[in-house]
Amino acid sequence: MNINTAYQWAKEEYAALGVDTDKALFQLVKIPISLNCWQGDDVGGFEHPNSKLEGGGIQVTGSYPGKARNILELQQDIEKTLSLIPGTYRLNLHANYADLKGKKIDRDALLPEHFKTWLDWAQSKNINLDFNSTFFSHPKANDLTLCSKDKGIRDFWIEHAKRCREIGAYFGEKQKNPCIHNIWIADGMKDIPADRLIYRSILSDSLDEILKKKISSLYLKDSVESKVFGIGTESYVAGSHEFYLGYAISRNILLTLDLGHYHPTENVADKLSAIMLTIDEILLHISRPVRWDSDHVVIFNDDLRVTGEEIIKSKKTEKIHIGLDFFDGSINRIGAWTLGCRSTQKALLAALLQPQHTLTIYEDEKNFFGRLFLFEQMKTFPFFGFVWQKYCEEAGVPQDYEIIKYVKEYEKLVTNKRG
Ligand code: RNT
Ligand code: ZN
Repeated sequence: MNINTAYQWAKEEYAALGVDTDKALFQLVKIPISLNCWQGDDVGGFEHPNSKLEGGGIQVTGSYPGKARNILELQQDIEKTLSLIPGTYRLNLHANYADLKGKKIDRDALLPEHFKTWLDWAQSKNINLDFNSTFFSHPKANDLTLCSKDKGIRDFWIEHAKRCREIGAYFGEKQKNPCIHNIWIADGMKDIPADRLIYRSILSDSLDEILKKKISSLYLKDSVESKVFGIGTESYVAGSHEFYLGYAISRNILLTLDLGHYHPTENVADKLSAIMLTIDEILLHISRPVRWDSDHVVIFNDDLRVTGEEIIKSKKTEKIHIGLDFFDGSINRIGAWTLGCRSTQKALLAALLQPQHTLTIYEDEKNFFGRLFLFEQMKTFPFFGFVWQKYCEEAGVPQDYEIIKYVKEYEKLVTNKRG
């Protein structure tokens, strides 16, 4: 069936449920998703010729051929991905993706000029940038970083983060749109610490020092990301949820919620409405934990759907920033990016198409069966796909059924030729 005919039909069927599909599409295109640069090269970065993810309590598995080996290749892969996804995108960079031009420049000496290549490229593509300090894959990150009792180590990382804030502010000023700067550290202990408080109080002081310089929120917004545990930090993580929740509220900064950073039975989507009453802005790291913080590529599953619903229902889409955080080295990386981005968009679209008005009426009438049934009914509502197709068509990007072909074609022509 012709996409426009199908869409007209879908529009009528949704209208019967009190849902305006045109409005949903109009809203969806305005919600930016920040693409994680690190999906393209398994979090390796380009500081050294063969940089790879090391330590930091996170891990990438798989060695699918053709990963980006330098900035140009990564940009090429991002451009390809962008041609396969509808919607509005940002790019989330990590400090270890600096363009050092072969020079040895340590993390405590990074400058905005080391990211000019990225900014110029991003501006030419009309993409706004976000940023992350990088506290892993470094000889000084084998143990604690911002929590270290060793002043030399601590100061090194404080200086790194200060410089990253300057780089983020430089992006924000040039792109005339605030850059979100995220801080995540792996600091913790494999086994029971003698003292839990000491490291948290050092962390608090280190962060205060990093954030001492006031930078306009027109340019930069700082965010802190917690984690329940990491590899090698099973017994204690200094930057826990409670630590950062309190810290972010008291310092009036953003809080990052990563979908993989909580106990598997915790519902991250449910945390949003609880947190947004005391924290003005939130950064989400959209990820898919499979039994642990495995950073699998996100799919259109219940976790993602509910997260989308909570973002939309909050009516604060400008305050809840969406960043992707997955990296799977075992499958085609451009395909993985495309899949994760498209699924995230689908979750937002499904949320925008939810018959919220009727759900609320059922709830107020205490018709809880009706509420549950309607949720269930929408899962197989056959018209969702037509609206999604219309969205892709309007964005001028391929339909779902064409994606595999395009990804495979790029693999053959480009990534398979990489050494
Ligand atoms: C790690 C955190 C963090 C990283 C990125 C690369 O567990 O989720 O956000 O994934 O900074
Ligand atoms: Zn994360």
